[in-house]
Amino acid sequence: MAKTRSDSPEEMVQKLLAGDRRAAARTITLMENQSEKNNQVMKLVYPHAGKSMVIGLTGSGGSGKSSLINHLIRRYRDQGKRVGVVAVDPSSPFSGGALLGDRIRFQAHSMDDGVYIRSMGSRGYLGGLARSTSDVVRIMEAMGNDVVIVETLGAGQDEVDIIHVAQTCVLVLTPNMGDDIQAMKAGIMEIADIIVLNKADLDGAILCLRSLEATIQFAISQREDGWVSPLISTVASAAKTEDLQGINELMKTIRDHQEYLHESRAIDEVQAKRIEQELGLVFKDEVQKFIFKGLKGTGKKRQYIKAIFEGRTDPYSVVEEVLSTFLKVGAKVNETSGSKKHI
Ligand SMILES: Nc1nc2c(ncn2[C@@H]2O[C@H](COP(=O)(O)OP(=O)(O)O)[C@@H](O)[C@H]2O)c(=O)[nH]1
Ligand SMILES: [Mg+2]
Repeated sequence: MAKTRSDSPEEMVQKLLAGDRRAAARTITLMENQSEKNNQVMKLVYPHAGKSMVIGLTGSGGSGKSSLINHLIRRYRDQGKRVGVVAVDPSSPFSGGALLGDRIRFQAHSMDDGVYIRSMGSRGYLGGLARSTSDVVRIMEAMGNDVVIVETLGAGQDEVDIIHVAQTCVLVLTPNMGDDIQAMKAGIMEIADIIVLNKADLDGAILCLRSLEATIQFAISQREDGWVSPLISTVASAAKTEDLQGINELMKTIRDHQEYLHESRAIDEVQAKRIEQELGLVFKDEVQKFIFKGLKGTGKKRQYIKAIFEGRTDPYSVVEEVLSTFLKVGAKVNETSGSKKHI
């Protein structure tokens, strides 16, 4: 069988902008495979991104994020909106990692052209998961999705970084998990625009709501923007549809927060923060790539490792030394060649 010619970055992005889902899938895979073409593709994607509403849902595994997202997708589809979902969780039913029953609930969306779901799995990404997720969200924006929903586990720094791509951050907690304390530690409480107590059907939900109210008061007082994060209780999964709770309220609260962002112009700052983070992630990644490329074939990397191993130096001193050398050389290169896109 003849091997088909692989598309150029221009061709791929053109197809993706026209809504070609296979082109989108290929583009994202390219990124996951740490291809050299990645930056070229992202440069072409970027001018078309940034027009979507980006919502983040974060919380522990099993708190009900995917179940809530499932309802949100349906509601937004009913409004005729195109929806993209990025699930940064290998156990997500979106990635087929969950129980069969859960997987079936999500399958309806896979037949719908207006829904594009991508899970980020657990493989190692060059530049880290935060950068890859940020790039995938940009791709989903460029595809013309009105809403992009990001699901992440609310655990470590990587997740806090990821949630910064969202304009509206929803923290999902459950009764009897001690989540409130964990969330406070991770600093997620302060950045949560909406706090959801899911599984409100479980015992202890009312008690948990009370104790959460106090915690939220404190978190709100730490915020500078004046938004008072509402607390909503929900039931995202129940045997009977009429036992579901709080989904409409969650939809309305997301809309309220979006309206607040746009009316107060706080949206500009949210977008600027996202760009600042994006810039940081790309810098970190590219500087490392640049340095390692420069060291390649010189045998220096091995020497450094050996020296650190033998206790003659440490990673901090090595990085300092290498950076100062490279930045001097890099500055000279820039003086002569200049950049293609002037600011
Ligand atoms: N009792 C109860 N179970 C729920 C609720 N929401 C989700 N679940 C169940 O909790 C489990 C984990 O839900 P999932 O949405 O996959 O959580 P995620 O890991 O945060 O995405 C699933 O078995 C759901 O059916 C709820 O409101 N009440
Ligand atoms: Mg999930």
